[in-house]
Amino acid sequence: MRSLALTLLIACTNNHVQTDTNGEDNRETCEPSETCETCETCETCETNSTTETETCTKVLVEDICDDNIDNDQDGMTDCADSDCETAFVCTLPQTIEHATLIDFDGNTISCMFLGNPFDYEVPDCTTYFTAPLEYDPQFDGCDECDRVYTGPITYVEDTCEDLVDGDRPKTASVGFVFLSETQREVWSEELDGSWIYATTLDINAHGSASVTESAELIEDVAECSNGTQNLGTLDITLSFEDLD
Ligand SMILES: [Ca+2]
Ligand SMILES: [Ca+2]
Ligand SMILES: [Ca+2]
Repeated sequence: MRSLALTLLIACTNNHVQTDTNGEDNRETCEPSETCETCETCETCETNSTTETETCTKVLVEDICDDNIDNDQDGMTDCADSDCETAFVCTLPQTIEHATLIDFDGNTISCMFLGNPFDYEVPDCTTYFTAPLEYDPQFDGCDECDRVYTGPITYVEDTCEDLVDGDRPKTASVGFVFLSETQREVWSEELDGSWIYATTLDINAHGSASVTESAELIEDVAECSNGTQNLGTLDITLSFEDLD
């Protein structure tokens, strides 16, 4: 016991912190002049009866994996430290495959045109695009999001030109709040650059999720003179799959 205490005292005097090669078992020792009562980081205490000094020891670990601090002082910080390998914040995906499906099922409406009634079949349409989203650590703009992922859009099908106005975006940006391993919020960017909450995903065991929202499209068709009508049902499905 005496030799152990001496070893720690020597280490304490020369190096305030001892480190081992892999950082798995780092020990922080307090100054010999400090008693175990005053040394707040102590976990164990050795008393040297010869020198009547106390040496405090604490095992350091990388216990906070997103504070930008090398907590166990082994040269590796946060997710770069193997101690954080299984921490939730270090298991977040780098790439998420995303797809949006806009599926419109048109109704047959009655239309009065110049006093004559006729049935009009509102055409169905589909717009479907995919985007491999990469985590973009430089992205600045969504304060509420944990991370924003961006990627190029590929339009697989796009027959909803009349329904979905405007230029088709070429890139997608999606923000996420990682609530837990099974739930995350999705945030989307508005045209004015602000971000709004879109939905909450339930992530399955394979790292994928999809959510569908349906709405009736109620509009007053300019060519018909009989007011607002239910033109059809619009289903929008967002799907996500963690790739790595
Ligand atoms: Ca470590
Ligand atoms: Ca470390
Ligand atoms: Ca840390």
